[in-house]
Amino acid sequence: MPFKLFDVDKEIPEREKHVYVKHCGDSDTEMDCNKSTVPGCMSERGCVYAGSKGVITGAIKDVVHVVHSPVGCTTYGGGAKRYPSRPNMPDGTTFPVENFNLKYVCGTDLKESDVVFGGMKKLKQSVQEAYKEFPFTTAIYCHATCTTGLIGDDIDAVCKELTEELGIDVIAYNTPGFAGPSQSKGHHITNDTMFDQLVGSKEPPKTTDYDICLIGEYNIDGDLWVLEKYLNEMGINILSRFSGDSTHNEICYMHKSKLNLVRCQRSATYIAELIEEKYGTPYINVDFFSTEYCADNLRMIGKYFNLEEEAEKVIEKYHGEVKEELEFYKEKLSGKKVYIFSGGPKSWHLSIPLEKELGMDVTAVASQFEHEGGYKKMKERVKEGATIVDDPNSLELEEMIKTDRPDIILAGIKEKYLAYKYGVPSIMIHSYENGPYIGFEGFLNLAKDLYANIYNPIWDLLEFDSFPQKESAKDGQNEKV
Ligand code: CFM
Repeated sequence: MPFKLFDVDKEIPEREKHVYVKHCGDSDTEMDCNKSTVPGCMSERGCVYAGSKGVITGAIKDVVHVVHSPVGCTTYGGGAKRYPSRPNMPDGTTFPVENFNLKYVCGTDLKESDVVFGGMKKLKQSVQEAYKEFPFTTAIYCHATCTTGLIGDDIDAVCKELTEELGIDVIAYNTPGFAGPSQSKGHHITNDTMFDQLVGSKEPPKTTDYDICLIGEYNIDGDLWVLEKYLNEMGINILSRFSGDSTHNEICYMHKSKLNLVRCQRSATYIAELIEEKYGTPYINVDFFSTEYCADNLRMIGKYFNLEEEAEKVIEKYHGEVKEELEFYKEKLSGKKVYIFSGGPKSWHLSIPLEKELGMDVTAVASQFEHEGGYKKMKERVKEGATIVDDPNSLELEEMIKTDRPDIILAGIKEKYLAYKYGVPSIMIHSYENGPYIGFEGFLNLAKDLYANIYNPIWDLLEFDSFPQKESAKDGQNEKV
């Protein structure tokens, strides 16, 4: 039986097709995914606006955001994510901001009367004010949210008018939270908006024969800078970043690169495909999680540009720096049971590396919003008997912890403290603990965080068997939650 129903889902049979247990020979069985969350389930997903502002546009360093919403969405959009940037701009200037972990986010602070009478006037005023306050901004991005989507404010019209009035790009992102089942739809809308309105509209300050765009790399805890270092040492120039540590203009001249590398293949393949279709720039999917994938992919890029020797030098240098230490962590982490609960791609990127390079035992992977292709990869990459969960909820995770008892869970802030309550360590795979986690040194950082958390003496002070949750589960009380 490839599908299973958790005990907690006995009254929600629709969940069955979202929980798959790997079984030989049925890897083609289709899971239910990328669909609206089953009513009654406390989903861990983000909304469409989160996928747009939280993931893609929010990483760009020289723009001011105006969130068209009641103040809650604006607060959520402000500096909630760890994608740092540097003040350096591609034309040699410096962007004036004090803290590059934070970006400029304003909001329209919609009130009841705006909902009744419409909020377009307020949006216009807010953008004008934001520009007055931050005249150095390269562009202003306006975000629609559930409320503005529902009342039907035409933010495109307002942005068009303001682009002419202010003389800078004022871009509308039509991302009401309810426009799709998860943040994934927000990625898609944003890819399309950027392609339609920005790509091809400006020219880069200079070009080389080795220009690439790094697409779907958001510089989580410095990931992008690790790749930038490797690629620069090979002689490759990152012309545009989509969108970690990026500038608005870099997006506008993405059409000028020679090759596009797609790192996050869930959130950003759309724009790579559109660029290939219109401008003929090829793209390749890349994976730099772990030493093996990193080396393989640097070799592949080296081959494309005839920089094979340079690639080997980089691999030798940086792999050499971590090899020995990784052996120590492999010994310590061997046989430890691990879950990977990510948005999607990290659940298939990391399953083989954790097993092969660190000797761990991946018994479950989960994704908030993967589509069919991602689940196919997950199924191929986990071992027999591993559980794959789509759009998991906390009760399901509790049940998994109680029955399977993992040694550590790679997850987000929503799962972390739940895991702690069961005496299980959990590290942040979304925004990382002590990243970067990409590349050779990144994989070592991940191994160190896994080790430090599993071997933290605090867990020895806790007796899992005496946990009240476990007791109540035994006598059935927990089932009624
Ligand atoms: Fe791509 Fe991402 Fe991911 Fe993602 Fe995300 Fe993320 Fe993620 Mo959190 S863009 S799909 S929407 S790799 S924020 S940096 S970690 S869920 S697996």
